[in-house]
Amino acid sequence: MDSKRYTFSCVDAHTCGNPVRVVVEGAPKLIGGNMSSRRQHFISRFDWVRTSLMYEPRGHDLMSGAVLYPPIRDDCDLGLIYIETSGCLPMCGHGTIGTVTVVIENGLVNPMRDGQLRLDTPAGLVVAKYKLQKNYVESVQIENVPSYLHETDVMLDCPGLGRFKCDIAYGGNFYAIIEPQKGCRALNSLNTTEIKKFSPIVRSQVNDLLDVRHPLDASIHGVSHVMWTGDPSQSIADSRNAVFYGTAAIDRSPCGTGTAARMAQLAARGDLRNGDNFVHESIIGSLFEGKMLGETTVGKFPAILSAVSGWARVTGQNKIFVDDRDPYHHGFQVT
Ligand code: PYC
Repeated sequence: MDSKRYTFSCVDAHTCGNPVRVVVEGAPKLIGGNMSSRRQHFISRFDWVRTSLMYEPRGHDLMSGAVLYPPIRDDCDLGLIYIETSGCLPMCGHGTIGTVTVVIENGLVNPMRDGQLRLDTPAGLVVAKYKLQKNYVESVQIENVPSYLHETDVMLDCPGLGRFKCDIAYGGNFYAIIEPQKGCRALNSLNTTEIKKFSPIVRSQVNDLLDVRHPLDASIHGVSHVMWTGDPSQSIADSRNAVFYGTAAIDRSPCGTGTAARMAQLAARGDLRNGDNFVHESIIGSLFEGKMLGETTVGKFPAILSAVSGWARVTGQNKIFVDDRDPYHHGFQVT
């Protein structure tokens, strides 16, 4: 039988330390009337594209990225499908900041409005405003999909941590958010090995207890990411976080959809108000600046509109082959 080789042209970047692989050529053709149903088509037929480009040997535990598509909405400049070691996400904040940087610096999209890209994502419309310095994108602010607090005080019991509670919030993905509390070790007293050990336990306990679903799009369901919060190490930051995803990844950026989810949690309890800024610090000390822009609803839930700003830098171009003569053509993970 003849072997088959697929070629994907990618531009690699990182957003505040976390990788973003942008697939510029080689994307599979998707069907569906909106980006959410195209995401479902991608998941059912083309998950091998994700695993080949994200997993070893072409990627690694942290790898994350986006595939460029024409938009379906006629008010958008670009459509995106987000890929990551953890799955095909409805939305990714650091991935969007990286992708906007890549497409603008490489002239891959002609924006309808200067300084702005309107993005058709599976989670909904995301508006990205970018600042240019000469031919480089200096920073990107994304106005995210509505975010909300889904559940409070979910009680968990984890060997090595004890009994503790977490909240579930949505910012484009669902997050279990664990804050410092009496009787439970939190971010400032956990090392990265412990975060990687405890997070999958937290995630599976939450998903066993609750069937978390987005009220307006049931295809967005399940807690995929676990956020540990704690005191910042820099005086300009309001809080520090470590977001766990996939099987072994801790986000090196402050996590865009996680920052939106955290702002929704704080707003729901009155600790963040319209117009307030919220500076989030990552595990490596990089910063995202969040801002609450307004109030809305998501189904029956009070929700917020928010923006998250950060920067990305391009690291190179990558022509990737997926060749079925290679026994590892669809990638692998070591857990
Ligand atoms: O920035 O939204 C984000 C994100 C999701 C997973 C890793 N980063």
